[in-house]
Amino acid sequence: MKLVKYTSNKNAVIFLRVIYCIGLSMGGVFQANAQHQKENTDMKLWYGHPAQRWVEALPVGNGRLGAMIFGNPQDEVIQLNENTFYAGQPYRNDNPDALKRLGDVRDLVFDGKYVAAQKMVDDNFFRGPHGMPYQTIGNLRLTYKDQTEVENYYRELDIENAIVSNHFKKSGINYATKVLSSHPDQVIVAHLTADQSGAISFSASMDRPGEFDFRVIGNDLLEMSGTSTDHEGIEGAVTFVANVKFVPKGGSIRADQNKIEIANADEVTIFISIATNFVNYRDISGDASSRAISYLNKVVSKSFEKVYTDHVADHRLHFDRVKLDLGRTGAADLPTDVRVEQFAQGNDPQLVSLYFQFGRYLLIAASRSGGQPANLQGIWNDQLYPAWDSKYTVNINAEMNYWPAEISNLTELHEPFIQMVKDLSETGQKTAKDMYGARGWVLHHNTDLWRITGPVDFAEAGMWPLGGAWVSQHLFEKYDFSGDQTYLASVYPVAKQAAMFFLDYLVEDPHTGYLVVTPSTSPENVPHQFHNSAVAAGNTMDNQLLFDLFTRTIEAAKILGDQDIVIKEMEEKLARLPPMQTGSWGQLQEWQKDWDNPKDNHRHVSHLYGLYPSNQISPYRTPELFSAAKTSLQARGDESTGWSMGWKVNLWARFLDGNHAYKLIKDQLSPAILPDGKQKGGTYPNLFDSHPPFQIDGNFGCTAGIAEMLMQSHDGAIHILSAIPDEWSKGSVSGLRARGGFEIGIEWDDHHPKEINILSNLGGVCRIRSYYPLEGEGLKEAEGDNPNQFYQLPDIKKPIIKDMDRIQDIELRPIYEYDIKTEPGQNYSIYSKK
Ligand code: FUC
Repeated sequence: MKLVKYTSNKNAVIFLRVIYCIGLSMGGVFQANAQHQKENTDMKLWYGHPAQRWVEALPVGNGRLGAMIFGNPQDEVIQLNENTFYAGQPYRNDNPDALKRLGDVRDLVFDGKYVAAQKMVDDNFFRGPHGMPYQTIGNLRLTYKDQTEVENYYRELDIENAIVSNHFKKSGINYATKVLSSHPDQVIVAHLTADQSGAISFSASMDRPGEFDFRVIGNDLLEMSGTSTDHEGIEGAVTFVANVKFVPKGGSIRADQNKIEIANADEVTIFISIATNFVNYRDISGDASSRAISYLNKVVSKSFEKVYTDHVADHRLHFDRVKLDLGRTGAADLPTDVRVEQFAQGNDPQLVSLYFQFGRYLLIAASRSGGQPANLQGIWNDQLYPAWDSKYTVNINAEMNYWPAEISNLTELHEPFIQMVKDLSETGQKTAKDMYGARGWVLHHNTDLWRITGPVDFAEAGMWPLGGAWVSQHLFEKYDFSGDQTYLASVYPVAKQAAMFFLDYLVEDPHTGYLVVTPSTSPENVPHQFHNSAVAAGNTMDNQLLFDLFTRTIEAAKILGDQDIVIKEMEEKLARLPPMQTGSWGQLQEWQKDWDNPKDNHRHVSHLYGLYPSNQISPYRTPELFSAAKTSLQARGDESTGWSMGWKVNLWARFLDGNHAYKLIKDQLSPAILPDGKQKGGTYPNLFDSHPPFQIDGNFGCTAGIAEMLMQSHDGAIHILSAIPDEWSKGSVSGLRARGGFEIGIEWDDHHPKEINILSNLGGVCRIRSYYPLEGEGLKEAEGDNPNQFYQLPDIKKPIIKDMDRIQDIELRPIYEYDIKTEPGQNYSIYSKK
């Protein structure tokens, strides 16, 4: 496509002087006097001091192998992960006792005995185990011989080239280190250089928090190996082998029992290869050792330069697809940690572009085809028992990780998540049958490497059998952006089986006559004003999820010519789902009953799923629901856990309120670590999102939200500059993907679109919505509904508006809509009307 013009970074060279002191714990008092010269830091996270804690270290990843680099010039730490290293081994966690009690639980719910119903679920539906933790591999430690203080310290993560580097001066010698995780070569590689020959001397060893074996092989190879831990009665059986090979130039290398010593080398290349015995969720018969060695043998004769070139080419193939410029101020010249500290009070639009691109960087580094989807921490974790096991929570978090995948032009990185859905459709069949006597497959609110589908934790969180309904939306979303019918046919049976579970699980509510999901919960929220139970019937999010799942499956059946009688059953049951309702204070009801508390600031906003990521609520089609949803979100407030704020950025973008969306970005980009050491939702110095603790979902949620502020394509048209805040008066973006196979570039000035570029991959009518009049060849004012099949609007049930007087007025800006007929492979440019 034709690229929009890009404002150049005129501020190419800057000088900084930063003095830092860090404690004795890191090998002597370290003083960095960083006076250095850097070029083009706009796509870099950079710092004038080494990382003192893990959330200051910088991440690299190749989808499978992750590393966090501290950049310590005396005692370097490279913390390592491999994304199939989980506790336990293949297992299940269904409790067939549920089936005997299901009818009783439903009776209790319909009798209004919610607490008793929840207790019965707690006593009969759970069995444990509750998921296996994702575990760290451990650390590679480099202890430098010269332990003296350093000057001119600088370290960075260059997200454009996916490499962490640092440089500093020690005893008059300039040293530099680079670390990357290569997807083409399947290894992590570090490269150490100095500006004087024979200057590099260090010893290298490895360790980890769990048990391990360690040996030195020959004089240049370290090997650490071990087995994942037992957990909740499941014996740990994932084995790993980590091999580290040292290739020095010049100097000497020698080994002793527990370390390798390199003396007086000119440069050193370190190849880190890690593998496990994991084959798939049913099979751990792989040979970790031969895998690790075979990756190593393939790469070890390659020069660092060649590894780097291949790595950069692979990374940029993904990264370069989207460019974003929101303007630049002097704040962009400050170190990244300082920028985070000052962001909310200052004016630093470039940090938003950096944060957006960092989200894309993280997805490229954490999710590659053929591998595991990004978990709660992506692939980065330094513990054996991380928070929530760092597994997959599917009542929001795991889906949020993939919200940027399509819109930010990284569709192939969506694949591991799609594959996980396919896996779950296999494991979830037994759970559906044994626990609920139902067809199809079911998933509750959590899963892990082993694709468990039974309920996890306890009823308040775990009695939510809608996991399959939510994860299956991604099957369709990927199709919406590509229009690839072969792909659709490959995932359709998975979605159909997900829907079939609910055909059997839905029951008639004796009070309302609707078909309701019972028992269920509105994720993790409890209507405490009424009772202390989360278990209820016909919760709003459940109805919205089933509306989407049934509607999309029925549509796909038509596209693919599936005549199965079960589709008819789906149509009938779809018509009997409860509609959305507004409640006594003009809010969108979270539950079938009007239980919402205007003082509730719970982090989950599940009933707003209908607004984002779904498209059931629209300012133009369902203004009352749109208003009610806004009332609900206003009551929930802004500040919350990291991911909750990330969701709210998307929601305020869908409310077409750029200023409020930007306010949420400010909340999210505020320091997670408070002066007293306590932590809150926000951003760590390394731009990792904080729940707290670190959860990567917030990074991805906010990344998607920034894209939604620039362009939306869910509501019958491509809405350009949909929610631009006052601060972003001028800018440009290119390479965003819209539904129906369009790729969009926009350049704007004084909030007006100047030029819009459209690349059409599939052809068809492209309908553009804008707050300003447009002109261009072939552009006509839009009439009637958009005929493009990817822009068909959901025909939701008429909502129940309890009290129209309570519905707050909404103000919408006037819009202009145009159609342009497109041909596959062609570019189109349109402009602001003169
Ligand atoms: C859900 C959320 C928590 C946390 C956990 C991983 O249970 O309610 O806030 O993010 O997932």
